[in-house]
Amino acid sequence: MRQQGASEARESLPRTHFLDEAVNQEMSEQGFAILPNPVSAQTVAALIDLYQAVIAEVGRDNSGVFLPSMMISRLDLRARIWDGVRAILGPIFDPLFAPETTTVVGGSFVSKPGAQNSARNPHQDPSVFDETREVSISLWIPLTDSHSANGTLYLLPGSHRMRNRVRPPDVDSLDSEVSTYALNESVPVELSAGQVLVIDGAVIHHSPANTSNTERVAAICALIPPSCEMRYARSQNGTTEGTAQIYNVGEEMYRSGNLVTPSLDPACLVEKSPYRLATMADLEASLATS
Ligand SMILES: O=C(O)CCC(=O)C(=O)O
Repeated sequence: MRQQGASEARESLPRTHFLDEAVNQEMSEQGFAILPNPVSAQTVAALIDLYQAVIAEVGRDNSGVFLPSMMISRLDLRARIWDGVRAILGPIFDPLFAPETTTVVGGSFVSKPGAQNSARNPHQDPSVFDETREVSISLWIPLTDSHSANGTLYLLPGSHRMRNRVRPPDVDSLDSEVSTYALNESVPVELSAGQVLVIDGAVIHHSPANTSNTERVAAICALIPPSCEMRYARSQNGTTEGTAQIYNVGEEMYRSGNLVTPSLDPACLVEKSPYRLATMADLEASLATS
């Protein structure tokens, strides 16, 4: 009886569009999957070159905290990374999807220096697509081997089914109990440089501090699902619960726009939706459907 309910709950959720049905199945069940083939050493080298060229311009950050390149204030450099990642990874990943479904739209880097403050707490990614229609996925590709000691990713299998589909970027989407549960129960994904982890933006993930003395950098490849516009969910003045205003902003905002204090065109407002912190009840319901 429970099995039937579980599969019905899964079937009602959108699915990914990989040609490899095993990857779609794993994404549906776990909320993440490792692709069968890594990218080549030359591709890793090209991504490292792109990253180093930008670091040479902005200067090395010595704060010791986890740093996403999406937060670089030089918008021209953000655009250079976005376009550069697309140029390197588009030809590799576009053919992995059914025709006219998902395509590489751009990308960024995340840097985790070897420092005590470099942990990234459990979170879900902000919602940037209409997740009632399509799964929002990205690819995480470490440029060095990534393991527990240098702060690899940990993910909580099945947590992508919580259905809290509106997640403004400036507000946590998880209450403290869920966050603590995720810290204790998530599974580490250890990867060699160039291996490719597909992540559903709704799956809970985190990374502990990098306790090695070498920076751990990963490329993030952003993908756009079929017939979806990129969105921005504006919170209600940063409160943890409220009604979000959702704008169709298009790719340009994520490529080179101000993501901290965006100016949003009222004509692009497409939806108003409630949002709140996900609770253990939400998580238990989501895990029960696995
Ligand atoms: O690279 C990491 O350690 C975390 C990346 C991540 O969770 C994110 O960018 O959302």
